[in-house]
Amino acid sequence: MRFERLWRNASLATLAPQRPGVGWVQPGAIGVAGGRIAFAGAEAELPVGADAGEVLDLEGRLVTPGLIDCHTHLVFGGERSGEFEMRMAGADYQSIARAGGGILSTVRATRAATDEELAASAGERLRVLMAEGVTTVEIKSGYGLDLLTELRMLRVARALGRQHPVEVATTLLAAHAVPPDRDRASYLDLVIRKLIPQAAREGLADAVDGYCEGIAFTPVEIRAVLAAARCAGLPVKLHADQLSDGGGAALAAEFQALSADHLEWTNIEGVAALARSGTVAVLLPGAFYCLREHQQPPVAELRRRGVRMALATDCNPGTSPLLSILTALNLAAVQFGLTIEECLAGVTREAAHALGRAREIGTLEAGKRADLAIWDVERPAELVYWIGRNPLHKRIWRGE
Ligand code: DI6
Ligand code: FE
Repeated sequence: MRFERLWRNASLATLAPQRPGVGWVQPGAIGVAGGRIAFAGAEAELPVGADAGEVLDLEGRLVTPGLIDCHTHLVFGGERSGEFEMRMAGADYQSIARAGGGILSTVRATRAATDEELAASAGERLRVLMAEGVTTVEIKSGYGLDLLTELRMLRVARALGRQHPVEVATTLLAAHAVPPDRDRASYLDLVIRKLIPQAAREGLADAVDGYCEGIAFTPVEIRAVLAAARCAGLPVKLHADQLSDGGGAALAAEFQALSADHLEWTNIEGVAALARSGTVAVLLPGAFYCLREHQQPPVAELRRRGVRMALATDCNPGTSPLLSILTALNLAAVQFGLTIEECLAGVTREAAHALGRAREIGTLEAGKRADLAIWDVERPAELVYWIGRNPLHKRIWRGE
């Protein structure tokens, strides 16, 4: 066996499903060839006579799969610190939104921004995420709310993936809010008849998402959007039950969604539906924290039913201006009671499932893309425990 590069003397958290816990292997080795993992396992099991172009001694450092941020809104114009100030002074998120602030203020700023400006600000945010070991990031549209700007956001997101050593998954979130300049019915018509088919035809979106919420779209409206996505051959995701129980989880499950995200208000029937459809529950502790929510997602029930749980930053200018996936791990442990293993799996293996890419990424197993994060820590728990420390030693994308 010939490796282009071989890392030895590593502590591996492989997250491989056939290994228990975090898939711990120590001392471990990883060999890569052609941008893929050719070997990931115990040093003692390295094939006899294997040789490598380059051998690196990791001196016991922890290696995890490259981290996957499976829910972000990285592309947007402007920022919303003014709204944050208002909320800290007592205003609530939903009344700001109803008064034309919130998402709509970002829509105005996004429409006014050039492609170059959008790419520059999102690129800066992307590089911050990458500096903490992120090798795959999902990016949603949803701040254009017209044909031109929604497609523009997706193109900018795609271009970011070409310009950086990172994998970008794009999601069309045109059903994010009713635009200021159209009525609900005509906007939904545009989304269903034009936007979704065109985004699919041009290969701009890997999935379709919707905001099923009192301040956004009703389950009936979202059902039509998800049906249009299905017609266009695109998988779906859903912002579900964040601020109220709107039956979002069950709706996502009905469409075999890749993921249902937020889920603070999801009831036990909703969890059962997710379990039946194999939909991943994506928990977003940054939004929970910033909105000072009290309603906890039904973690115990998700666990009991064996629903996969992923975690993400939900980086967006309103409810989660969070650019640290490691902080999201800490928030999920402290606020939601996730275990260290669940936290790590949530930004690797389970996040890969939430993007429909589990065959390619998310674990350290032979055959998968060689996306790795090498850390200056001894124990996986340290990745969750610190707040504001970035112990990344090296980020490897496609073996480099
Ligand atoms: N994700 C979203 O899309 C909304 N909330 C969330 O957690 C709205 C984000 C925003 O206010 O811009
Ligand atoms: Fe979101």
